[in-house]
Amino acid sequence: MAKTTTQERVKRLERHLKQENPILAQSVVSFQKLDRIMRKLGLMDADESLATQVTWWPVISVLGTYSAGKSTFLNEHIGQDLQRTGNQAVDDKFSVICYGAEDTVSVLPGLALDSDPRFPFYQISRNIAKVAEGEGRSVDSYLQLKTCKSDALRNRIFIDSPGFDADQQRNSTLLITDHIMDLSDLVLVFFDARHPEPGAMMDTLEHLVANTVNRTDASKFLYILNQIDNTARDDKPEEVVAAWQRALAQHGLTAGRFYRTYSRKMAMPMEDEQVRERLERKRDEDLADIQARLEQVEVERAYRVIGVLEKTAKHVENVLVPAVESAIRNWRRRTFWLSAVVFGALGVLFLGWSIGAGYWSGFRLTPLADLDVKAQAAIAGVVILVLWFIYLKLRSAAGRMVLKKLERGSSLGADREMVLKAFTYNVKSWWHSLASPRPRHWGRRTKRKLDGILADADAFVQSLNDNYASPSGKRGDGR
Ligand SMILES: Nc1nc2c(ncn2[C@@H]2O[C@H](COP(=O)(O)OP(=O)(O)O)[C@@H](O)[C@H]2O)c(=O)[nH]1
Ligand SMILES: [Mg+2]
Repeated sequence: MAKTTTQERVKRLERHLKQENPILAQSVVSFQKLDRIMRKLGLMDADESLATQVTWWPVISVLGTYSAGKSTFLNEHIGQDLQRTGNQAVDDKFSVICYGAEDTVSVLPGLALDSDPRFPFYQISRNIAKVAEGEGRSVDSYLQLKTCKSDALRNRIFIDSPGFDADQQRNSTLLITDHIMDLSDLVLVFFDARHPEPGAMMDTLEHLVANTVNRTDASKFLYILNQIDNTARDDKPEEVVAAWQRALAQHGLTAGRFYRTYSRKMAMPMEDEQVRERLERKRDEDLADIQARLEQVEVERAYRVIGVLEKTAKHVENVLVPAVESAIRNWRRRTFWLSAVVFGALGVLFLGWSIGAGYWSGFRLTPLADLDVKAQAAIAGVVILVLWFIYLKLRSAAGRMVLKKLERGSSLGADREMVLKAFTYNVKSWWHSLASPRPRHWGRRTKRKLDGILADADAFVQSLNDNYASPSGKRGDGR
């Protein structure tokens, strides 16, 4: 039953993507090929699918300092007062905001993200659950899901975050922030122009700027100095912005991607007409740029999804299979020693007993020698069966020992679950010989299939490039 649910989900996904992004719809087929390989290797259960673990929807997250105006920005973008705003820390949860067909806004606990069949959020909530567990809290205290009927939310997901202050942050919030950075296609990092001393928040800048400017996906980060309407009261409004620009440059942000905005609705009255005009013009220019990036996000998502396909295929070959193989080697060694000890002891016991009872005459076992050939063969057969049965028992006992060790060890990290699963699957295949440490179903054919998936991924990237990044293309802007 579970299997059909997953299959139905994948089918539905494919149907949806056919209209939204045909190249991605094709990639679902490659994801399913990879599913089959991973299931054959025992890395995944029959009711699992990589396709349901990928976030197919474009994800835009809003991070930044307390009361910088993150929620206000989102509310205005969505066109509804969805998120609470205010100068106190009003919301200490991460909110995942997505489209809902009902007219009323609904708020669901974080766990709903796991079970909502429309969205593959497994990854986000699982990662956050891991962090939460370490802090003795539940996912629900970190995460909520809000659905709302707004066209700005169609086919995309927003994540609003509580204020970020590296000095006072719980570990969990730092970790979740990092996870969100990883899984997002666009990250808006908000700063607050009311606090004209960026020097006072070194750690925060370090985390939000210095750690992000050198990432390979650095281009998805936009740094936004918000509430610049407040600078209008200053003698030199430009100085505040310049001070921020210098501070960010100190942390490595040199060219581009620095924007100045404020909320028109929330803005303070600005008396100086000239200043107002100047700020407004900057704001409108920069908001238009941000808007353009928001529209571009579907394309960036497409590259990310193909990236997951490629990374996972490589991960299977370079990390997961070798990890299973090393567990099998360990298991094989233990099986050998355990058998040597047990069969050695049995042999000694048998000899001692039979010699003591006087059953030997030279190399002949006298009670057997008197039987006819058929009976001798039958006894030999039974003995071999019994010995083989004992061997299988020892072999699986050795397997369980290795399994226990793997469960306790910490070296596998995020791969542990899959490696354990695949190793257990090998241990259970009692008919599969231990002569070679090669995991079941791993061989040249499987490797060739993985190569095929990597080739698919290359081809998808090629078609994405042709569609979006070609200089003559309608949408491509080279980013
Ligand atoms: N003057 C001014 N106030 C703003 C602006 N954006 C937000 N605010 C106010 O700043 C406070 C904090 O905003 P909020 O969106 O809750 O910040 P968050 O903590 O980053 O989500 C609220 O009282 C908003 O009304 C802006 O551009 N200009
Ligand atoms: Mg907020």
